[in-house]
Amino acid sequence: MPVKQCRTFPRVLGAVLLVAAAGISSVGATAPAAAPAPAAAPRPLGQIVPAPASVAPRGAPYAITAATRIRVDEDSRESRAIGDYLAGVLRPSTGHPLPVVDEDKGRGGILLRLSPRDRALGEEGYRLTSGPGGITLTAQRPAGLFRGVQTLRQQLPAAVEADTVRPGPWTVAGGTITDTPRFAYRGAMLDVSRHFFTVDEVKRYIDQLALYKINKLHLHLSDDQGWRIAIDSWPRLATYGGSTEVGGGPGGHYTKDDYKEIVRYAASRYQEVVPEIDMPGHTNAALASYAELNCDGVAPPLYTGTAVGFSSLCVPKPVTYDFVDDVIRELAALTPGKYLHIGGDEAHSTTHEDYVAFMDRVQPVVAKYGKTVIGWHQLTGARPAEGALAQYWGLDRSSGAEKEQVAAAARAGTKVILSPADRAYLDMKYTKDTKLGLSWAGYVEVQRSYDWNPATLLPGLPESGIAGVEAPLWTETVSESAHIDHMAFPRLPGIAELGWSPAASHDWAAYRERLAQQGPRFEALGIGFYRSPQVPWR
Ligand code: TNX
Repeated sequence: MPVKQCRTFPRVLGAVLLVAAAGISSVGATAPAAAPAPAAAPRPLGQIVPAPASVAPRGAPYAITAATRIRVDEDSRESRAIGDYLAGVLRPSTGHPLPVVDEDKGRGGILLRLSPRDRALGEEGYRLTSGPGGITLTAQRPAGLFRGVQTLRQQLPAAVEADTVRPGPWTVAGGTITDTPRFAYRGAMLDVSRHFFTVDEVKRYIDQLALYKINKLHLHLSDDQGWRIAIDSWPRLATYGGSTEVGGGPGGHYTKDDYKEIVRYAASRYQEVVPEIDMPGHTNAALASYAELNCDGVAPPLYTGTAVGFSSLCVPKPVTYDFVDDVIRELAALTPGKYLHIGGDEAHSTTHEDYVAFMDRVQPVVAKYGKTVIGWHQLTGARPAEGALAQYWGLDRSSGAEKEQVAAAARAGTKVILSPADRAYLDMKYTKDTKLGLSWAGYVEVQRSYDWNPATLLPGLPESGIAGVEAPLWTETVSESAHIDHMAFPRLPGIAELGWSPAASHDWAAYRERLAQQGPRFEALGIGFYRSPQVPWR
């Protein structure tokens, strides 16, 4: 598939970039909307985030009207559910009934079509064709239909996101978008340990991530300040270890039913939940809950500050591995996804020897329960298990030796998820005036977070060694949805674009225009985003 992308991409969007670079202002389907278009003109095809791989504008638009039907293959439960989801997005603002019907019932309208033979579209790719007679979304797999629905949403005016009836018109520019992702792993992490977030708050974030084609939701479920998932064999982890958070608030935890509901909801948005239990450091909440987990047998008090690196599981004690086995077994049983993240960062209170010994014992437990290990990149200083992924969170200024350790591990088969803290960390302040957030990795304005290439971030780490990208949101200073909105938007869409769009489409000048067009959509969705002066919001 990448071959096809490379062939089609420069021909279509490449021309746009050349036009833009030459300073020629133009109208028409491929111009990067330099001047506001008349209200009735549809958004030019492909002017969305993330940028599609291939865009071929052609002909007249399609208009959604009171007569439009959403046609699906009724034999496919998933197609039907995606049709219902699309109708749920479109009905409140258009005011149209938009019945979801079997594809045999009538012609035209919006057709969601699964085509298992369209192998080139892969797991998540889709083709969207729009013209006066209707819209056809084709995908090999349901995930591709769902990603294509997000494209369709963004091709419509921002007001389509409103929850009350708006005037329209609801037109989609004519032509064809053919689109597949650059990387298979496109994640967002939410730290629910430093501050606890309710199931509804997590669902809200899942919905926001869906719009940008994110496919992994990494939940940081345990840390010094709180243990957030019920484990039946060690009940005090949640009931006591989860009873506070940074600043001393009440904290909280997910029951197993809560957690299953998050997993189910994420799956309905084609996101795989990656649960993380951070070990052997970042474990004060567990150590406080069970005295026997401590080398000296004494439980420390609960912790509500923001220091890191002071806690460690007791590596030599046998009970540590009973604990780890129970936790991983119960968590794996709640996890339909492939991965289980075991943390491994900032184990400053664990000797190197103990760290390596611990990882040698724990990684096989993850495999025993059928899951694949992910660890923060410090895992590459131990012996990553076969197939493990390492999540890189270093900085430009990190030592060459640290970068080379990660690159060397990748060359030996440990693929890397890129989350460079000075680019992808959503908890970094945008500027010195940002009220929320931290700044240990520097200030990360919108351009800085977008303007890098995964394939050249680490010397000696080729694109083939990269699983994808992830934007982590640590929550020492973030405690409610409005805070998530402000820190994630508008940086999250940029990381999502780095994960999805072909390298050849990367261009800050063009991206900031497309991002600006997301402003009214954020507003319609009630997302309280940061109005970066680097972006020409209208
Ligand atoms: C470093 S990044 C951490 C976290 C903090 C974060 C704050 C990483 C793997 N560890 O424990 O929350 O910085 O930005």
